[in-house]
Amino acid sequence: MRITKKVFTDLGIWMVVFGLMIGIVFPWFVTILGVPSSIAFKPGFFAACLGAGALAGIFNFLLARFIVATRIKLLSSGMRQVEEHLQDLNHQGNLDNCTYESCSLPVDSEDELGDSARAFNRLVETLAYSLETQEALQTFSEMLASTLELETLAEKSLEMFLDHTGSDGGLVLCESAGQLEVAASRGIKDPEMISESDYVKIAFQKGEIQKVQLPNEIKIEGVLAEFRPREIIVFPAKYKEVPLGVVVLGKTEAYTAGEQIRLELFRQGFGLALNNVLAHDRLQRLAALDPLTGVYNRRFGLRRLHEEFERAVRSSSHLGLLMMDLDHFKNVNDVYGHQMGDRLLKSSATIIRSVLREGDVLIRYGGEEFLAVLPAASNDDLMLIGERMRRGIEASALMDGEQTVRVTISVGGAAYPNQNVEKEDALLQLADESLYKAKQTGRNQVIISE
Ligand code: GH3
Ligand code: MG
Ligand code: MG
Repeated sequence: MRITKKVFTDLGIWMVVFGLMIGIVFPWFVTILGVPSSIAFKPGFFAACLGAGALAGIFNFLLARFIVATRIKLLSSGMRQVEEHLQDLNHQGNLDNCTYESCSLPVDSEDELGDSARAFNRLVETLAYSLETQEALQTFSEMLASTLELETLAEKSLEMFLDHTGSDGGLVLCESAGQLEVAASRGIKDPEMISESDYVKIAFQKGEIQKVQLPNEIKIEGVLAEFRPREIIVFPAKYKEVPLGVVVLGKTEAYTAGEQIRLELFRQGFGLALNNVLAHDRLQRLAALDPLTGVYNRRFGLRRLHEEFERAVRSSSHLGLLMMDLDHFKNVNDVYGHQMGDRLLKSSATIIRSVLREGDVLIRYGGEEFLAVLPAASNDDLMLIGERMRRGIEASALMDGEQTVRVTISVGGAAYPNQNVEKEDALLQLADESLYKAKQTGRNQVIISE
């Protein structure tokens, strides 16, 4: 049946016709009750019955119109208010303020009008949810497009996954050198253990979404106690069918259909962003690292030296430089060949790096020369660390068939502000001079500028 604008006209016509029909049958009715037909069928009485029937019809119509129309008006004005409020919130981009009170109609009637209000409320709820999804997806896409660092991307994405699916905890795992490593984790006990679980492996290797009820392996850290999630969703992050990572989310209730649709929308963008970040990272590495030894190349290394020097000056802290050069390396190449020379260079870089702390910068400064930048290192520290390097390399050896190949290094160092220099170039110059001295006075030794 269609709702037409003639509802009340139809109602009016039906009521007047019904009144007239009552008026027509009334004289017969009163004869049954014993009124003589001479009176009942008198034209005057008959006309009065018709008139009364018509009036009753009109009165009924007015009454019905008054009662029903006011309620319908109330309903429609309520709907209009909710609609305007929803529009405002959508423009402000703040659908969180769409509370039950402000975005729904109060329902106190149990009849068809109540059903209409309830249906309207459900419609608004669905609409608000999809507007919210759209808004979340937009924020998510903006974040993905502006993030180029893996850790930040994983942290922020996890936050969005959790917020928009009502999850109580979760983690993001990313593939690195054949292993799944935890890139971000929130509210999950022992996240490292989870990367070993079967469902994570299946999600990653087969690229399938897994839903697990009451998993044994996962515990969510609540405010007061740990608890097992009721359901977890494990899904792969892929780009062009290449798996790049896995996301695990857990919740104390089962995920709704709406939340799963949201996750699916987020998942696609996340795969693309993860691929961008990893590609960017690879490019950065390629541009910054020396391919043979894996340490910083000279161009990027000197940029880091500049930054560290400025920082040391600003914070009045020490900055030490160590310059290393392999002794008689030309001979090694001549005797054992260039390939053996390369292997020795590589292993020397590894030994030197093992002596350095996190935050120190190792640079391949020239062919077989290295430069280490050591924030907070004074002359004494340089001597200690330089000696460790020298001894480490002296003690190591590589095999060339039956033959043992060894090499030694000479080390020169200088530290700021032990040396009161204004530019990092001057400090470099001093370290270079110390290295030269170490070479001149016997090699396989450490000399620090006093
Ligand atoms: P010293 O420093 O003790 O004075 O003697 P040296 O023989 O090491 O001196 P020099 O600086 O003259 O020679 C450096 C040699 O290092 C020359 C070159 O054959 C070798 N070299 C430089 N870069 C590489 C490299 O990438 N691979 C190999 N195998 N050798 C390299
Ligand atoms: Mg040399
Ligand atoms: Mg040299």
